[in-house]
Formats: sequence, C-alpha cells, structure tokens
Amino acid sequence: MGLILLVMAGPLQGQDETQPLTVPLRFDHYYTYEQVVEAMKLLHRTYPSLTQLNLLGKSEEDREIWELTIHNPETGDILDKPGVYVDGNIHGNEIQAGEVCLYLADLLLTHYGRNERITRLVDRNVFYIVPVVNVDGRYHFFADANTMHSNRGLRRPKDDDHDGRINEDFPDDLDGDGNICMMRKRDPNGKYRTDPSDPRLMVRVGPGEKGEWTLLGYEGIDNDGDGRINEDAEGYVDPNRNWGYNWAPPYVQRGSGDYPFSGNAMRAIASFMMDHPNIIVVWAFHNYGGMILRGPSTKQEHIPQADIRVYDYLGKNGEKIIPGYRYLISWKDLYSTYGDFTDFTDNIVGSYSFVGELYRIAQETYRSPSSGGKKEEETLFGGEDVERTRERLKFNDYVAMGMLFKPWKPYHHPVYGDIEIGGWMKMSTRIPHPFMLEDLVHRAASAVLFTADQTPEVKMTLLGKKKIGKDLWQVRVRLSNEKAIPSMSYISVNEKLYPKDMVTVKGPRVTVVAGGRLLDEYTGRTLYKEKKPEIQFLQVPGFGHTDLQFLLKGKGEVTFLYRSRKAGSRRMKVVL
Ligand SMILES: [Ca+2]
Ligand SMILES: [Ca+2]
Ligand SMILES: [Ca+2]
Ligand SMILES: [Ca+2]
Ligand SMILES: [Zn+2]
Repeated sequence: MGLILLVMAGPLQGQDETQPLTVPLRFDHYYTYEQVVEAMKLLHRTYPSLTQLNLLGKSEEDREIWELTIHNPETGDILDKPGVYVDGNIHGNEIQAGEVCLYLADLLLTHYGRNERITRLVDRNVFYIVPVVNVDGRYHFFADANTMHSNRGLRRPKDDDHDGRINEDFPDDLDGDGNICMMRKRDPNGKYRTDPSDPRLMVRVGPGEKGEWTLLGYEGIDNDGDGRINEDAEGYVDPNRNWGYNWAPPYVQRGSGDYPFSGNAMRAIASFMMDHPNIIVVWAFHNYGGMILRGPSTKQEHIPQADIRVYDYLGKNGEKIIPGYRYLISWKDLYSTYGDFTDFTDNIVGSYSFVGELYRIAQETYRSPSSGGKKEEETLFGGEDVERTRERLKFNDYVAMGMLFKPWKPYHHPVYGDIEIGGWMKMSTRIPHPFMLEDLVHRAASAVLFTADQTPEVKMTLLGKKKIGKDLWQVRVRLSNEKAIPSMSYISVNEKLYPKDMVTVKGPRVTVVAGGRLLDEYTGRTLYKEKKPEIQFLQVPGFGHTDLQFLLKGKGEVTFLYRSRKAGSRRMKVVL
C-alpha cells in the first residue's frame, strides 16, 4: 500500500522531476509543459532520421510552441505524402490531450521497423504533431492552484469586469493545497442540504424542505476590494473560437478575441498549415465526454454528402476503436461555436477533421453489474446526477485512493466568516486518474492511425493502349484509390479551395490531340476537355477510381504525371 501511494502521489501532482525522461515514454502520469517539450526533444534526439522538431512560435507569455514531424525521408519528400496533423491541449486545462499526442509520437517512433503496420504508416504518411497548443495554459494548470476548468484560455490581457485593471482577481488557494475547490457555508435558508447517504455530497432542497448549505463558488477572496470575488482571472480569449473561418465577434461568440488569429498560437499554426498543404487529416484533442466530433460547428449546409460519407466511415470505425465514444456532429449534437479550429481546417486547409473529446467520466464507477440503475450513457449529457456522484465518491475512495475529492474542512473567510472548503480537485472530473491513462492514449492514438491509414493512396495504371490510325493512339489511364479518403475533399472541389489534382501528358515526339474524363470504359463515353488536353484536372474518389482517355499522335515515349496537393505524385511512362 505504501508503495502504491508513493508511486501514485507523485504522478497525481503531475510530475516527478527527479526522474530523467527515457524512451519509450511513460504514460502512468501527466507531463508538465516543460516535460512535454523535453520529451519531444528527446524523441527527436533518439530518432533524428525520422523526425524534425519545429518551433512554430511563442505564446503570449513567451513560451515555445513546438511541433514534431514524423516521416521517413527515404520513402519520399515530406510534402509528397498525405499529411496527418494532430494536436492537443488548445484548452490549457485539457491536459490528457497532450499525452495522446506524445503517445502517438512515441508509438510511431519506438515501433518503426518492428511493427509492420506502424512501419507502413511512417513510410507512407507524414505526421505533424503539436502536443500542446495552449502552452501558457498547460504551464499554469500545473504550476498554479486551479479548478478542473481553469486556465483554459489564452493569456491575453483582458479586463473582464471593466474596472480598468487587468487580471486582478483570480481565485485564491485559501487552504494552500494546490487546488481551487468550492466554498460552502451553513445556512438554514440555503438551497442545499446534506445527502443522507454521503455527508460530503449536497443535494438540492425540495419544495418545503429545510436547507443547510449555501454554495459560495470557487475558493477566493476579493483581491482588489471591489466587492466582488474572483471576477477577473486570466483572459478570456478562447483559443478554439479565434480561427479565421466563420469567426464572430465576442458579443456573438464569447471569447472569440479582438479579431481572428489574434492568439499567437493560432497564427503560428495557421501559418504552419499553409506551409504544409499536404495536410488531409486533422485531429484536435480535447476533454471530455467521450466523443468523436465532426463539423460543421454552426449550422451550415455546404458540406457535400460525399464528404459526409467519408466522415461517417471514419467516425463509425472510431466509435468501435474507442468503446463508449460516440461519433457526433458539433453544432447539431452539442452546440454552435464560431471561429472553431476544425471549421478552419475543413474549409480553408481542405482536410477531414475530427475533434476527440477524451475521457468518459462514466468510467468512474463503483457498482456491480447486477445493481441496475442508469446506464452510463444516460448520464453523459444529463448534468450532475446524484446517484452518479455518490458512485464517483466511492470510486474516489476505493479506486482512486481519495485523490479526486477533497473532504470539506473549516476555514475562516474574511468576507463570509466561518465556511468550509472542499470538493472535486483539479486533477479530477475531466482528466482520468493516471491508472486509466495508458488505455485512453492508446485507443485515441489508434483512432488517429485508422484515419491515417485511410488517407488516399493513388495508383496510376495503364488501362488500355490501342492503335486507331497511322501514328494515332487511344490511351486510357486509370487513377485508383483503395482508401476511404479521396485525393481531395469534396468541399475543396466545390469551394475551389485550391487547384484540383492534375495529370499532364508529355512526350518529345507526341502531340496530345484530345483528352478527357473517360466516363464509361465499356461504351467509351468520354468528356473531352476543350482546351489544352495535355493538362487534365481531376479528383480521385475514395474506394474508387477516375479514368482518363487520350488520343495521342506520334511515337516514342510519353510520360503521364499525376500531381496532387494531398495525395502525392505519380509518374508513368508509356511507349507508343
Ligand atoms: Ca478588471
Ligand atoms: Ca485549495
Ligand atoms: Ca474583486
Ligand atoms: Ca475587479
Ligand atoms: Zn476543449
């Protein structure tokens, strides 16, 4: 018992700075911001030929935002492979998202050359991994006393209560335990009474019942003497409402910032993405709720059915890879948000994007299968359910060794007088206890790898070559793709986000007389392009193919070159 407590106590504080980091990385604890950076540098040092470490920019408080690129340069140029971008911790308090990214990097690198599937992925794809987007948020989440919800936003100075002072009244860790918990005061007119089955828990009083407690919010005093408590903490700019697509000002979308991309990290990542146009899959990890979300983030009608089919295929497989997670649509199944990251990547970068909402609090159970009661899923959106909270308290006691919930303790408050401080601690509720972390990071990384494996793999083959006259040839070329994701998204095609894929035909002694899309290989029906038949524009669908037909005059060698922004390039030589 002593040993278990010793091992778990360090990690639950989030760090064990006496232990040097080693590869493979460990996922039985959470890494501080500094340790995440150290871990990325260590992976890069250990696998220099498979990685690049890029400094994307600096945060509002001058912390470094790092990106780790994983690919095998021996199998092709970096921009010539389907790019998979994965990030986490854009909300500073959503820390396990960073561990998912680190785990993914660690898994790819430590298994390269030893595991066939991983080796293939590293050879065929390129992974861009940003474990911590909101670096100040993660730093402060570990370094300062927090609730499980605080230090979410960017550290952009903002006067929340318009009193001319900035960030002057944070919550305060009154009892000095590193957590911002709740304050409660005995009050016969209060809205809460003690739960008879667990005195730590309060339940709302019913009509005609007598109250016992008033809840006074998070721990804190009136730091600036303005008569209000905890009214102006960091920010608030929400880094996931600050992107330059479908952005809305703060009176429409709380926390959107002064203008799109006003956050340093947003600007740095957007610019990185513009420099890496091969990104076709995006994963952004958050907590919590156990969801795999796709866009749009507000009600928009422009997403083509053909893209939705791709999303459904990937999302439904994701649901199976992470048991209990649900594949949902952001605006429809949750709520609408403006200036969202994945709306930006879907509609500007032209990727297929998912948000992984990590961790189901339903895993915190203390119940035998025969005891009945509500199903875990039924409590997911239902808010706080007393029965579930009782169960979670038992989970805290008997499984998490009391590390999630702080027992109520008396405290003398300068304004409220005699109160009690207690409740769920910062490393609870949204974040799994470290003993559950390894399962979480592995399954989330596996969902990413499933989508990476489904990025387009275009093959160019000669479908037919027929002499139809003197020096006149009919040549058919097939571009096929046996993966689920097309060579470019249908949004990208419809909204003309960038030029379509191209096939160019060149031969020193060959003229392209005609060329176009072969619609039916049996009837030969072809949609010939009016001008410049030697350049054809196209998209290669998922689980399908696109055929071209050319009439070529001349003889000798002719080269067909396929070039795609996201699916790489292919070259084929044919001799007439
Ligand atoms: Ca203020
Ligand atoms: Ca405290
Ligand atoms: Ca105040
Ligand atoms: Ca104030
Ligand atoms: Zn989030």
